[in-house]
Amino acid sequence: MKRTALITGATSGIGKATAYEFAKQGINLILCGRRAERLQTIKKELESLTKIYTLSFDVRDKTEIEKAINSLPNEFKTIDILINNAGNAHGLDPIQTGSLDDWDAMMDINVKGLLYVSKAIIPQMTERQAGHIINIGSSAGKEVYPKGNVYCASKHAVLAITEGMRIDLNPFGIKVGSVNPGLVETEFSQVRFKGDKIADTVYKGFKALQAQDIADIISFVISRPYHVNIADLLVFPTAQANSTTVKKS
Ligand code: NDP
Ligand code: 8X3
Repeated sequence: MKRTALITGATSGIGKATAYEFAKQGINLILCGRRAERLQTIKKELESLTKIYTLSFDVRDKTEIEKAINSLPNEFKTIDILINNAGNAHGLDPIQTGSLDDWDAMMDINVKGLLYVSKAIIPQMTERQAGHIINIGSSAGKEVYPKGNVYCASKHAVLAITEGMRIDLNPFGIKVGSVNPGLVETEFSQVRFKGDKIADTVYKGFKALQAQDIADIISFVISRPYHVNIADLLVFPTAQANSTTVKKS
């Protein structure tokens, strides 16, 4: 029986690489993100491998999410796997000078957006007593680094929510886990630094994780037998020991 996965943040980085990996396995895909034209391009590239449906919404907008999920055609209505991946850091500033808009963006997207999407999908999973939810957290959810304050808080929240979901959804046989990467070379730093060229230096001097590395791990997580739930996975590039220790050449 073919499974269907919904991936948020599928237009770039980890979410996009995961879409390609899942497509290779013939998993039906609901790909989400705000940039509709990117979703269309990815759809065209993958539709020879599997069935693809795209939903363009901002995870901050709970009404839009509800509408989008309700609009799914019958063949995509049953969601077996939810990858809560959409998110970003906005800014890297000490708490005393941080921007309220950046803080709102991170809490609204990384935390509340994840909750809104989950809320729209969990009822069908509890009804069927089946499903697998993977939340993309971060090493920043396990430690706090200088100027990371609110981004780290948002990812600590993702971990707490993941644990809460796992407890509450346990009676329904639903798997819940998190994948928590360290430095991954995606558009993440371009977003964090708002196009400033400092973004180009973040992954210089060492081999960062690539989006494909995380997609491979997510693929492994969803391929385990039913009785195996990978609950919490932390992955660094070899050059990185923790958020502040990176061996550079
Ligand atoms: P990218 O910037 O490459 O991708 C982010 C994705 O999130 C995009 O597809 C973007 O789509 C989507 N997104 C962002 N804001 C919204 C929004 N408001 N509504 C809907 N979708 C949104 O970064 P990554 O692939 O690196 O990030 C993916 C996840 O991995 C994030 O949760 C991030 O925190 C986490 N992570 C990243 C690490 C890294 O070093 N790169 C390390 C640890 C965790 P669009 O703009 O089209 O809406
Ligand atoms: C992304 C990794 O170290 O920039 O979550 O916070 S880091």
